[in-house]
Amino acid sequence: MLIELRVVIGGIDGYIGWALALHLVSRGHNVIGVDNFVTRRRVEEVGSWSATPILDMYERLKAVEELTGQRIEFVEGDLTDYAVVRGVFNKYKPDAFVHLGEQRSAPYSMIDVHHAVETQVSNITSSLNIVYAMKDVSPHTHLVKMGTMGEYGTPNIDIPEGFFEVEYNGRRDYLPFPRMAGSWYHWSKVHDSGNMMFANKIWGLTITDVMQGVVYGTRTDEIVDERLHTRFDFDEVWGTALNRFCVETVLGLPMTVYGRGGQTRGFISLTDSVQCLRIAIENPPDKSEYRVLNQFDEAYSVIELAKKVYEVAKRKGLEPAIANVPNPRVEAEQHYYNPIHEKLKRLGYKRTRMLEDELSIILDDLVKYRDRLEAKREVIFPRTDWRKPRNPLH
Ligand code: NAD
Ligand code: USQ
Repeated sequence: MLIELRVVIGGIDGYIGWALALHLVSRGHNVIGVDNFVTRRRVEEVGSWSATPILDMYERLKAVEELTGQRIEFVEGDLTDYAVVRGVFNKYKPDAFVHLGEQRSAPYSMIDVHHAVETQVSNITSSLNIVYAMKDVSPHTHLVKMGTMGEYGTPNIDIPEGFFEVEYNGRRDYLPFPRMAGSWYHWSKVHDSGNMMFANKIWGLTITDVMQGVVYGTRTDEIVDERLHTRFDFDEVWGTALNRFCVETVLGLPMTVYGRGGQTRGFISLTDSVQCLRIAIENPPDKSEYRVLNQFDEAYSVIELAKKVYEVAKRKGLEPAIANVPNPRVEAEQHYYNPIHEKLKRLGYKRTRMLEDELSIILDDLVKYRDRLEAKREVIFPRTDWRKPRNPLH
């Protein structure tokens, strides 16, 4: 039988946060969200907007109530402000706090020194505020902290779920797997993971650190009406690979495969991402455990993904094309990639979305918003270059 949990979602206004909120309330959980709408402002800063039109938070909450009869509570506030975070823990004493409220774009963090600093300061601060507030007023809360598969980088050996047995100079130990991130953003998540591990060690907090792959998709089972849409970013700073390829195809632009396209990453649909998070929330680790979950469905190279989009789009009568454009990032373009991802499956996770079906839905959804995409054509081609940060004094 399902036990109703009280769950706070930090970052409820975001791509994953909103979809997760809808999913959790549909399962009978009690959801409270916190957000300061900074992603909306940061996307505007780079001249873009969500492909799917999204309502403001108060209209969103009204729509949920009208369409489903479910209520979500909301607190407008900045997670980098300790008073806000402590206030939320003090008032709600949640069973779980899902921390999705961080700056989540790698290119945004690589724009210039200010964006790098903003990313690391705000991400590390919000996570520290959360563990301090848990220790002070709500030590029973299970923190589900969103990290990223990109923390591990692309080592030439298998990637375990957080820890591995290692033998060195004749001695053995069980240690955190080395992290070799590829942007200031990804490094902020590495620093967070170190801090989460330490907070667990000194205060015995219960923490799940989720190493999630790239998320794709416009829909979940609960997004059944335009008013319930979650955001969907596609510009060069905020859009992620597969989502961008679909937008480019709808606009008749070639898919921008960076460099040779052998970069391989774990991918997961939005529907399965929120399913995994729900499973992690409903199945907390042992009290005072620090648990790491690798969360993705399947690893694909970027070029493989472009070819999948090509096939599905062609069947729909679109005119897809693929271009290998100069890679603005510093990353391996051909490499070994084999991360283990078993723990969520052992907790009951089963993939529900096949890539080709999901691509078909994304393309159909995006065609409806072609005008919104057309209006932002100029922000699609990559400009943010890892090797050439902008001079903030200009
Ligand atoms: P998003 O930017 O759409 O959502 C993040 C939300 O958090 C936004 O609504 C934003 O306004 C809010 N937020 C950010 N900083 C805040 C602060 N200081 N105080 C209050 N609210 C704040 O991003 P997303 O794609 O939904 O990602 C959510 C999390 O998942 C992030 O931590 C991201 O790093 C991680 N992640 C995302 C992906 C992906 O492909 N989208 C993959 C792996 C991990
Ligand atoms: N890429 C292209 N063409 C594009 C966009 C990206 O070839 O138009 C390539 C990139 O060079 C990279 C790969 O696709 O090799 C993934 O890039 P991405 O922009 O889709 O994803 P990334 O920058 O890694 O960040 C996204 C989310 C981030 C999350 C991460 C999961 O924005 O929040 O943490 O995916 S992971 O990649 O597993 O670390």
